[in-house]
Amino acid sequence: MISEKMEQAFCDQINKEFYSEYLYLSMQAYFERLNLAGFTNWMSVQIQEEHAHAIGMFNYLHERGGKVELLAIDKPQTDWKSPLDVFEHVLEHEKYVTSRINALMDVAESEKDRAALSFLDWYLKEQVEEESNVGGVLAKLQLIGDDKHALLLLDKELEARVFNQPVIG
Ligand code: OFO
Repeated sequence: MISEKMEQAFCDQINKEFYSEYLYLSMQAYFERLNLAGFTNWMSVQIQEEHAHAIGMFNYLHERGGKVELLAIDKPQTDWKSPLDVFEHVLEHEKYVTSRINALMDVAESEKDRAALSFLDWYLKEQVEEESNVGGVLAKLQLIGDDKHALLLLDKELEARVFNQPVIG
């Protein structure tokens, strides 16, 4: 049985993962408006990943005999100045999520919940990957600057991203 403190911390993180999904859906809508199909695709894959992260914790909490309480999801930002502005926001958000996973692991440590720590290890590795992927796109956007032709080439490249259902835990 999972402790109440751990249960609450998981519910809070489930909410953060759903918020990430919501934020990236809003970013997808922004890219749809710009007719950038590759960036739109990149976001749609990201949305599926965030959904999988939330459901992974949702399932885990049930597996541990916990109660899932779904919290209200905040309204995400709607507009950005440019694709570069979007990806700066994504990186900042992912760093924040990494800090929340670390905080969740701190709770697991204080609760002496080794099972939760081992489960959360996957999320920590995933955050390293997420920050690196986002950082890669951001670096290209910084190089591109105001070059519209280069932006369209990057858009084409991002069309190739596909979603692979992760095996969590
Ligand atoms: Fe769930 O990793 Fe991004 O936020």
